[in-house]
Amino acid sequence: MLKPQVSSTRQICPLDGIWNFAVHKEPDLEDDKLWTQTISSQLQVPVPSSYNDIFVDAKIRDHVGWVVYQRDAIVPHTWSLERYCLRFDAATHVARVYVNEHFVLAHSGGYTPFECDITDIVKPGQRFRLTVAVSNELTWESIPPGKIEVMANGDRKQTYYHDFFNYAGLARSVYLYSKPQISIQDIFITTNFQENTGLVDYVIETSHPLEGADVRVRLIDENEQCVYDGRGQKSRAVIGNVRLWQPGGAYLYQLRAELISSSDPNTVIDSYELPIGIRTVEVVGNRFLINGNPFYFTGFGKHEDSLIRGKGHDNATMIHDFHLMDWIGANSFRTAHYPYAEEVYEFADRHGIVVIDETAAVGINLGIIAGVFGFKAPPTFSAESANEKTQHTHLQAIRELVSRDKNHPSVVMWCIANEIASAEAGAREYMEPLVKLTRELDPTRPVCFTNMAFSKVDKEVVTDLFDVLCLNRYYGWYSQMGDLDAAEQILEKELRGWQEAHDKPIIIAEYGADAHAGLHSVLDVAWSEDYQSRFLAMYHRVFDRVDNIVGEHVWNFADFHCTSSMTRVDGNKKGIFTRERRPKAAAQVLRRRWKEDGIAARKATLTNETGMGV
Ligand code: BDP
Repeated sequence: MLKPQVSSTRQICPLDGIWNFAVHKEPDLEDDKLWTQTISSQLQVPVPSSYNDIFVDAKIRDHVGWVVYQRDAIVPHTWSLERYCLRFDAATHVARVYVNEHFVLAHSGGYTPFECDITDIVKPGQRFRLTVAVSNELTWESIPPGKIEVMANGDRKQTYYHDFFNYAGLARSVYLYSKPQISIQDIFITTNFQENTGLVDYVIETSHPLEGADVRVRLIDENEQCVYDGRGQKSRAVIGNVRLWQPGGAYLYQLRAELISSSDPNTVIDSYELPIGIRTVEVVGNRFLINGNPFYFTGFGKHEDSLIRGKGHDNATMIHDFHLMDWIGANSFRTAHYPYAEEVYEFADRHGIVVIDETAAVGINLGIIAGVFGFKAPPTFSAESANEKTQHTHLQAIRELVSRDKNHPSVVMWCIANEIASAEAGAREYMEPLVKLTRELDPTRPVCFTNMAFSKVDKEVVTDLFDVLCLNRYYGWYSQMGDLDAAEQILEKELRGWQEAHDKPIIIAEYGADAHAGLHSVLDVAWSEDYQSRFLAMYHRVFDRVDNIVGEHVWNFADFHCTSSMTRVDGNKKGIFTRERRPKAAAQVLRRRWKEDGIAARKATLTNETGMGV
């Protein structure tokens, strides 16, 4: 799915700004039919932003069910020959869209875009009332899953199985955009290179079969030079003296696709420009290769999370986060635990940051919470929990993720689930079709999931389906608390076990300890900044002794908000930066290792010299 853009044939009217807002008291939207009325401006919210922390009202913050957004919009009268669409970059989690009295579209899945063509409903020059109802409900039919109970007083209570606050609403941009009657619908590219020749295979999908029109594709380099000029919907561009997209050294070509009239090539019917990077990704033996070279991941599992706006996308926070990652020497991150705003991938593309792109499948594991509190877990895969409907939603989430992000050079791997119950009965039946679909949709990128702290190498039933082992580990925090010596031994033993059992690269996709900024101790005191630092240093010693480790992603980049619980003090404090993005002491530990010692480069050179795994 292409992101809207302004080109010589396309225009955008942004619909971000302040919208009127109402909380829908009844669970069923049909009860009040709020889209048939003008909603009062008594409550207003910014778009993009999660709505939860905007108001000082627990009833809104913790509301379970629908809220309604409304504003007026107008179709420019100059769009009389165009088609025009409403585009939502995301609505968390379910949306129903109404134009005046008309229902136009429903979408489920809180972190991927959707759009609807309204050309036949609203005339050019006409003002219309746009209403978007958004529900935050999580059930076993949604990704992530959850459960809703009706309490004795009639209130509905939402529980879920993941460790971040269920921020909701219109947290990303909304647009009205135009495109020509016959248009470029999608672009698929795969890239490769042989010595210094770049190869770009492309397919340009159009809204209609082309009659009297042709497709022209040009590739423009960073010096504005055209390095390829070809015709046809499907072809291969061959580029001499190619400049590769490299981690830490991005190079982008602009793929300029045009629909042109067959009789007059100067008549451009539609034009769309896509920045592309030429690079390869592959897993060979126990190594993860980018452009044929071993790559060692340093960085974080992140969250989209900030004060007041919750998961609301904001370019200032995004760019600041990227600069902090650069300062600390992170070359990569995982979009834990859902697809992020598209601007994030565009920035990563532009600046050579490597991304592991994750679906919102987090919390499909009833064993974790039961394990932490010591009671017997109900089965995760059953008719009452993760079932066929969950799987159906999960498959759709993968389709939407790949459809949106397939062309980003920064995305090097799909992570299709976080800490799913990968040792339970039913896990294989549930996971196998997901992996198959991901590989069908994109045969060029490796596929992984992260397994949780209690996973045992001999108990897991899905490991062989995946290319890379991604492990989330917390020895020294959720177990062996305060005893880093014991934690070190267990960690090393376990990692060696994985290495012996599977000839695959291992990424430690999460390791971390909570630290309350400002708390210090010379002893191994939990929640102190010093313990967090020593905890990380211990993990690093082990990583350097286990050959198959090809990456380390600390949990988490920054402190983030969660539901209240006895293990969380005003949120999850495993951040290396506070929620306000101030560094804790552990930031220096990471900066020394990643930036000053240049561990990623060192590991890659070591591998090249010994030829290990390559
Ligand atoms: C892991 C989860 C992550 C949590 C983290 C933690 O993947 O979402 O926030 O644990 O407990 O199990 O901090």
